[in-house]
Amino acid sequence: MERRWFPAMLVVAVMLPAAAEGLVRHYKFSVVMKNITKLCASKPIVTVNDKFPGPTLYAREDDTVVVRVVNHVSYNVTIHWHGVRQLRTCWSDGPAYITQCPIQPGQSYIYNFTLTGQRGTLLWHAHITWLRSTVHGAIVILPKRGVPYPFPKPYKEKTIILGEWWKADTELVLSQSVKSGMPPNTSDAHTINGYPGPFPNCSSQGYTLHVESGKTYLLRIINAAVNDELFFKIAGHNLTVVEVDASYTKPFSIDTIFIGPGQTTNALLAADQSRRNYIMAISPFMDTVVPVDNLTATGIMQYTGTPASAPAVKASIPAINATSVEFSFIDSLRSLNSKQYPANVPLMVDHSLFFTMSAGVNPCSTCVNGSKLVAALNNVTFIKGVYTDDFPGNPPTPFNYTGTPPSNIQTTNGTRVYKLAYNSTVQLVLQGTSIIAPENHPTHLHGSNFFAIGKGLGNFDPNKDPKNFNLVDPIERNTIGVPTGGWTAIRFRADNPGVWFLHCHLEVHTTWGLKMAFIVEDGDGPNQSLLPPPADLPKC
Ligand SMILES: [Cu+2]
Repeated sequence: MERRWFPAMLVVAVMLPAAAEGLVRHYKFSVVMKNITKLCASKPIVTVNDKFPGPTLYAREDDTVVVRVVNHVSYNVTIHWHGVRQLRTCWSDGPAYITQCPIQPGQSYIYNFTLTGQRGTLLWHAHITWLRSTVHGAIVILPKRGVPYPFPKPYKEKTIILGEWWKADTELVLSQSVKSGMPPNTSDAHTINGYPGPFPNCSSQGYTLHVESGKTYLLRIINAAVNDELFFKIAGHNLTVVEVDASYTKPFSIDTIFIGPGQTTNALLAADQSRRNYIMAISPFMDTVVPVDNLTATGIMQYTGTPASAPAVKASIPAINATSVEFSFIDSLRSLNSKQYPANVPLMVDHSLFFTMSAGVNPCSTCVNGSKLVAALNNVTFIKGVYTDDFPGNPPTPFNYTGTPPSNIQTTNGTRVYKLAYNSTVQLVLQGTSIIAPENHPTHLHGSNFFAIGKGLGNFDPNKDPKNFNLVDPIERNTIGVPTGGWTAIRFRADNPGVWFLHCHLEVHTTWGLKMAFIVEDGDGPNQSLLPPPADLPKC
């Protein structure tokens, strides 16, 4: 699709953002190295503005956000605004080599996008190699001025960013893994707002959430971990979930939140227990045989008037393989689906797609075993190249996906995308497989939210399972876990022209090629085409 941009069209493009009713908010992100000590060891890390986690980006619905990113480090950098729809502005989306070439050392790029029809918590993170391990932060989108939350106004709001920490340089962890063809080392700790809490052989500080008795707090919880899905809980307190991935939910009360990398959860916390200290804990979820960092990170919820040194009420940590705890959270999620915030689930489907998600092993003459681990959607391992628009809508060879794995587990390499006409509707069944090991894949779609209309264990049954789809109030989000040895069905409307990445948000699987892209074509209407690329779009 070749297109030329004439000066007149550029004028139109410049005029458009001004038509939005919100404010323009300017931010500067300086990407710089910083020495950090954690787990009683120091290392230089890549940060934004010297901060870990990075700065919080605040805006309101309909505001335009302009972020000038200046790269002062020796790595190529991009920033992704995870969950921001980027209507007509895929140039500001950020995944390296999908919508932009990286910002090279010494260079800069201005991300410019409008937060149309979105409010809630999202995150930003680097979207190249494994830099997002330390380059991430919160995006807080408040409702339009004068528009209340659809839940009681909290006394205060607190952002809680969950992360994963390696003592080693994560770029080295990545490059050693790619070179050897073996799995990367698991992390050494999990972190809450950057703090791992008490750690074996290191009396490390934990995060403290100060609360006043009788008040209610809104926690904006973000999983910015690289490879780990997490449970979050606070001893002695239930949480009332009101939003996920910047979409309001029907409120529900639960004692443990399940949150995958790239996901966000807003929950109300009522400080209604006796004035003491309570443990806040994050622990990994892994219900298969894959090795994982199994350390719990803890912080403290401290009531005003309680000494910091007072013993804390302990939290009961879910078992690492507690699938039932995962499901009781996921199965409680429903869209608010109110008059003001309707769930516009596509009821007709133009493209019915079925993607298998699998690991695999491909030959590699320079690797340790002469082979390397890879991953694929419909047996296509996504690699860098010139794209073709022939990504298969179904597995090339159907098999018993969750049964005994096939003996040939080699994948094909490709840079294949799937083309969608403007405003077409998509149903996508993501099917886990048992190849090497069945595994949970938190899968992220750029450029659109989707509705999670169904999930199940085993193989998706196209005759039986659609009868149980929820087309009334399914949860709307941008990242969804595909259960271990099971499937998830999503629907979305392709109303955002551009190139949109779909990938597993476990960085290890993205590295291995568990990714593809949709190309949504321009529509015919006046606001239905991709805006021209900005003049400072980085070159490769
Ligand atoms: Cu995955």
